[in-house]
Amino acid sequence: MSSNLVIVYHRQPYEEVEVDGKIEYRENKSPNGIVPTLKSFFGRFEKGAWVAWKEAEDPSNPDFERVIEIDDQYGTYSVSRLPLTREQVSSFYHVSSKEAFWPILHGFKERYNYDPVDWPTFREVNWAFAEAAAAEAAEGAVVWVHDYNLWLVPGYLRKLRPDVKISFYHHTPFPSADIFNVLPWRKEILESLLACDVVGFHIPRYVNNFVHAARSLLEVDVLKREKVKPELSSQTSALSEQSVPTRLTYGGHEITLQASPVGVDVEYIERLAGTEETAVKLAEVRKELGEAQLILSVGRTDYTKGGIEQLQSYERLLDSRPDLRGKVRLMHVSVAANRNMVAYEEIQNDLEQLAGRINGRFGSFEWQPVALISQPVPFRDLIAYYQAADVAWITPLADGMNLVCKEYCAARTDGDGVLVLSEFAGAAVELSSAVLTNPFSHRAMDSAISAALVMSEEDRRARMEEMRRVVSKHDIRFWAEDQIQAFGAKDLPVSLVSPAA
Ligand code: GDG
Repeated sequence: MSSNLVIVYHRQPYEEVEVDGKIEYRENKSPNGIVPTLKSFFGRFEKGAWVAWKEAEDPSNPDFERVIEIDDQYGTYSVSRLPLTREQVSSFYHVSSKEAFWPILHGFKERYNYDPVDWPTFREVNWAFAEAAAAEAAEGAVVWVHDYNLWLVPGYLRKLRPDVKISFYHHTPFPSADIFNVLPWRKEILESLLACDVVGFHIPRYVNNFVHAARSLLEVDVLKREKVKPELSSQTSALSEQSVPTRLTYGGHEITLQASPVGVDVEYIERLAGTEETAVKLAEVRKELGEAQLILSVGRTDYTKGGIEQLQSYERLLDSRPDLRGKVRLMHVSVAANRNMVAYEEIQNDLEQLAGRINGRFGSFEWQPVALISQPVPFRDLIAYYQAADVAWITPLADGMNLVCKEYCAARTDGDGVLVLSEFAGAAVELSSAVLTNPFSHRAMDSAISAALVMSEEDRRARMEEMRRVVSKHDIRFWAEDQIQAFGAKDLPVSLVSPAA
């Protein structure tokens, strides 16, 4: 039976585990919060499908199980797996997407690596995704494509299936035309995105940048521009915008643009925060900390996340403030999502070296200033660490949204805790009550963390109350509602299934 909602996402929506020679499908353990959210959408469509890739030694092997049916807490849906060789995966994902697009999307022109990109393979893989989506979609279905590694899917799909509604959601920032146009494939990418019915981004800045890039190369007209809603136009953020285009036309086709920030599952996080298990873990962490204040930093190992700049700031703090030695601890969780890539290996080595130096310079047998954690922390434990952290220190150099800072606020059911947040995280336009800082400035970084450590309880609580209000309002259900409305499927009930606590 064909599907009314087809989600096209590069990764499979589960992990395959072999138990006694049989394959079992389990929830993903890797640090990525979006997959369960996307699966939740299946609950409200008559029939859903997911298209992803799966590595195959020989893609033409007839035994390769191309489509499987999954029945889990999110409902019944099919998963269409594209058999890709290791070389194809490496070329399309690790090279083109991560070495060429990722740095450009985040504004790191100097890290852009054009030479190894194999554009024909990128096209071929995107074409295969489009074909698989076309095969799964019912007449007039919604096909929802995610992220930059599938940039060419909308254009191909429009040719294959003019009847379907195509929505594309961008999880990363979208850079200004000056940076985006570094990509030699810029026109082809933009034309593909303009074949969509809806293109969604986290915040108005990325929408404006996208329109600017499109208008730099193509005859695109803005049909409608709107004032940005007050909750997305924090005056103090480097990413603020006052107005945003919401409707475009290109070649006779109309496109809706969305600034729709992804939120977290507040209900689920609060439920986890309230369990006995979390209370036990929290008590253990507090006991271990004693009188010391805990600073917590969580993110993937990636140069965009600003881990090095943060550790350098911590080193300066301990250097200039001997009174803090023995009184603070930094838990720096930095988990690699893309192993075996030179850029990420380098950053991991740099983090290890810097953390080692800080511990060597200032630490003692009784006190280690920094704990660098490279293994994923189970999400339940992470909630207890969020609750124990006096300060969450989240200072990416560039970040589409950043869900960690929202999870921190959601977990603080006690109403306490300080969030120090980079003004270059998309979340900064919503969370103006955080201590906003500029990770490119030593002075700004150092004064923000110093201020956070001595903030009065009254100030902490007032800021946290406001942040919790925003995070609860713009939660994952709010985003889901926005997406559903943009699909033009307003009458569908919005009832998200949260994982069991
Ligand atoms: C992309 C965009 C955008 C991290 N370490 C552990 C762990 N995590 C989880 C966090 C959070 C997720 O990973 C990270 O989400 P972010 O939003 O911070 O970052 P990206 O992975 O870069 O995601 C980003 C996002 O897409 C959504 O659109 O916000 O800007 O780059 O959920 O909790 N989870 C566990 N252990 C860890 O050690 N369990």
